[in-house]
Amino acid sequence: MSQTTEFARLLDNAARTATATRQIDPEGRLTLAQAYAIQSELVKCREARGEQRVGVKMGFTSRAKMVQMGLSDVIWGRLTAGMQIEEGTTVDFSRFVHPRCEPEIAFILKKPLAGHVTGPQALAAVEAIAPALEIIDSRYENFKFTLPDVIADNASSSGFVIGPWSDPHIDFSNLGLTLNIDGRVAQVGSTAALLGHPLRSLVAAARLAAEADEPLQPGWVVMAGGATSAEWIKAGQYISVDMERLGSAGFHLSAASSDTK
Ligand code: 0L1
Ligand code: MG
Repeated sequence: MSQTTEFARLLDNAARTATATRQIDPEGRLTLAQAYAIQSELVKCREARGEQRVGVKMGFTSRAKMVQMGLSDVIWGRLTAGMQIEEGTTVDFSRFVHPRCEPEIAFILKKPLAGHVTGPQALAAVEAIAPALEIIDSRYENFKFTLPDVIADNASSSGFVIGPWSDPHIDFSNLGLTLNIDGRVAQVGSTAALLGHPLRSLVAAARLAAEADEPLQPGWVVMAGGATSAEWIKAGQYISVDMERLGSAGFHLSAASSDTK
């Protein structure tokens, strides 16, 4: 078995069983290409179990996070149908290792999008935009990882929730938003935190997906990245985002025996 397959299976197993695992590259020796190859194989494991590919997520899209990680570019991960949590529903807490949640804006595409595109070209491919939440749940013990680790681990992505879709031809460059836990405001931010304008995240998604020979497809969702810091979330909580002009999205975490996690 190749090392790529070995690491992909390790991470897939950790995600499936919601069990933290050791880092695969604690010294950060793998190249980004090797890390993305592991991610690709990890997502193929999900597809082999019948999960459909439904889009991409962008990560480290705030300048602050990029600087913190010593990065000059954003990272990305792959979304599958099994990761989507219907708005307003309850998700079993035991499916996560140690989840955190961040507010985002999501795009849904009406046309393919690939390569080096301009902002207006990217916007022309967008069917609609929506407030959204991403659940990030690193499969590594203590949420500790190097850059290749986190890329291989599908950029920590574990779930996503999408609110009501709106016409993308409004100015969504600087929409105020809050991340709320049980109705209390936990984070305040703006869509401008995403590279200055969320459309830049979509432009980056088109470039990175094309480099991987996986052009963005009509019907795909692009999660544009966290607009605030992520918050730890616990069993029994209701987590929501309220976004100026676009509305709200939320989900419940079951208060299961997994309370002790
Ligand atoms: O910004 C992102 O969605 C990347 C998340 C990976 C880092 C983390 O798990 O905090
Ligand atoms: Mg995110």
